[in-house]
Amino acid sequence: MNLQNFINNEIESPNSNELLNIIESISFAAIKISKLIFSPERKDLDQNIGSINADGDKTKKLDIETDLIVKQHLKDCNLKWYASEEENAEVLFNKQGKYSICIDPLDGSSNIETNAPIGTIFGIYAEDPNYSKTILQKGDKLKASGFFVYGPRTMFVLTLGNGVLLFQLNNEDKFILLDRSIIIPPNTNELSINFSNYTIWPNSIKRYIDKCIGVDKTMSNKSYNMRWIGSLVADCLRILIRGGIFMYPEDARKGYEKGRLRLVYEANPISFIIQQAGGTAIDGKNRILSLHPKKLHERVPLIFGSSDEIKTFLKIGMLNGKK
Ligand code: FBP
Repeated sequence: MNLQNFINNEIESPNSNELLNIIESISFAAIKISKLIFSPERKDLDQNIGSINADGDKTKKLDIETDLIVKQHLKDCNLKWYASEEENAEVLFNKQGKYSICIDPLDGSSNIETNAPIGTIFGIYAEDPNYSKTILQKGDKLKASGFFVYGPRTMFVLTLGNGVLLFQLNNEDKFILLDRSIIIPPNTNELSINFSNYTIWPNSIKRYIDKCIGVDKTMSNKSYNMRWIGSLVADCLRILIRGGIFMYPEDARKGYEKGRLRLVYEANPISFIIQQAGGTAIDGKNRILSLHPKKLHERVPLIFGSSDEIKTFLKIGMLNGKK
């Protein structure tokens, strides 16, 4: 079964045709992005273009091109706001639009030249007259979210709030359904964190990691393994498939007081998927999806994965209520 058949035959209301059309259009954009990345003629895609995006990150050619491709494919959809990592502010598509989208057109751009997996992340909200900026709502209000991974295979993970689906792109440009109900194993011994930041983490993170790696031997005799790709989409896909815990906490660096990842177009869509797959996503304390974003590019500490492991983290990390 491919994505189009699935959308036409298997998705029931309350998902409107307009919403499904948006998802289909993003999938066409992802096919185009995937071809662009796979094209050997485009050796220039990892070049810095000399500008810094709204988040303060160096912008690469591929960042800009993916944003243009996505915008082009979405422009005729029933969308009011287009909110992208690559834009300074939300872009108004259509005043009467019924939905709004937040998107990171190219996640993991520091990995382009190494041929490690990179991706596209998105979340869709229904327009709500109570909000002047629809995308500044809690993630709990998301109608759909998903991400594409451009790796050895091009994969698409999607939720419409009723479980998590996994598709793979075939040679005929069709996304084929591989799994209609991904569930994250609740237990894990795999952790994913950028260890080079050890000395600047808060104590709660150090306490937990020290126990995982046996510096502090008071935890169970479970032995952990580390996997860190440094592309959120790839680390998240691995956790969806075989469990694990991902952590990008705040740290002592300037600008990292609230971590590195962005709440609106990275943490919220990913957390919706994780929750739909039976996992947990928190900022160290609170559920990510319960947070009220104040601005488009705000950052948030992000910890997600196997639900039992997050409970263990909370028990150890929040010892005596201390962070
Ligand atoms: P971009 O949105 O700028 O690509 O950054 C996000 C990201 O690449 C994530 O995919 C990844 O989890 C994280 O940054 C890695 O950060 P670091 O290089 O600090 O470990």
